Amino acid sequence: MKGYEIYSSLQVPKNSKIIVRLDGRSFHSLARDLKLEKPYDERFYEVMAKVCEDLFKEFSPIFVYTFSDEISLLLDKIPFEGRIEKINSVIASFAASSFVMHYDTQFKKPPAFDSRVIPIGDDDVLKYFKWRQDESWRNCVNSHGISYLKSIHSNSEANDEINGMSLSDVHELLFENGINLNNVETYKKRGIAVYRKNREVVGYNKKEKINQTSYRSYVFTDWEIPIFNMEFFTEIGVIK
Ligand SMILES: Nc1nc2c(ncn2[C@@H]2O[C@H](COP(=O)(O)OP(=O)(O)OP(=O)(O)O)[C@@H](O)[C@H]2O)c(=O)[nH]1
Ligand SMILES: [Mg+2]
Repeated sequence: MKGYEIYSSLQVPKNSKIIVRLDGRSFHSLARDLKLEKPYDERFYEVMAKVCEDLFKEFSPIFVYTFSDEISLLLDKIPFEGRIEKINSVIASFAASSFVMHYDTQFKKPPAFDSRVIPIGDDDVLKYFKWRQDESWRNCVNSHGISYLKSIHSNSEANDEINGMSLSDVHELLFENGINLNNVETYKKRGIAVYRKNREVVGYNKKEKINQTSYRSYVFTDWEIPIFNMEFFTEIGVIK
């Protein structure tokens, strides 16, 4: 019977980096069930950040990025001998359990995440995360836009109107009506990242009788990330 498990040998190319991207399944309905605030629900974002921290501690990625209901993990040490079925199923189910553990609420349905594996070369890491961060910005503009339009029109009129508008049209409309996205919190525009940072530790060396400085790394959740650029990724050691 083992012979029927024909996909189990599918593996990530050796010595490569991968991105695992998770996305909440039908989180549109989950948002409705949990009565999440629109356009942004702070508690939901706090839980997603906690899920990222759990993923970071469990699977040792070098960088995790989240916005809305998606999470990207950049891994340089590939778990489960690179077996794609294992990577996708374990990481997605771990994320869903973590989500439920941190969300102190009664769910109508068990939340789930889908997962995909993307092999990536060093040259494309910045491009990938810029792509997702652009999507975060689009999401920020459009979700503020739709919330504003629904406050003055019926739901279907609001949906029709926003569908015919470009991103800059929506931005302009919001600005003209006193909603300046420059004043919106950074995480809503740019997302949240989790990565390792170094902390300076001063310890007393008894033998030498001197104070000595060393560095310890710790997991840092960054709610104030910049617009992604090469300097940021090299500074935090994600791109050499
Ligand atoms: N109200 C509210 N909803 C949110 C928030 N963040 C994410 N969402 C919801 O999550 C959805 C994420 O979009 P998608 O992943 O495209 O939609 P989905 O319903 O999850 O569908 P699939 O991913 O295809 O299963 C958004 O459409 C919102 O409905 C939030 O802060 N507040
Ligand atoms: Mg989704």
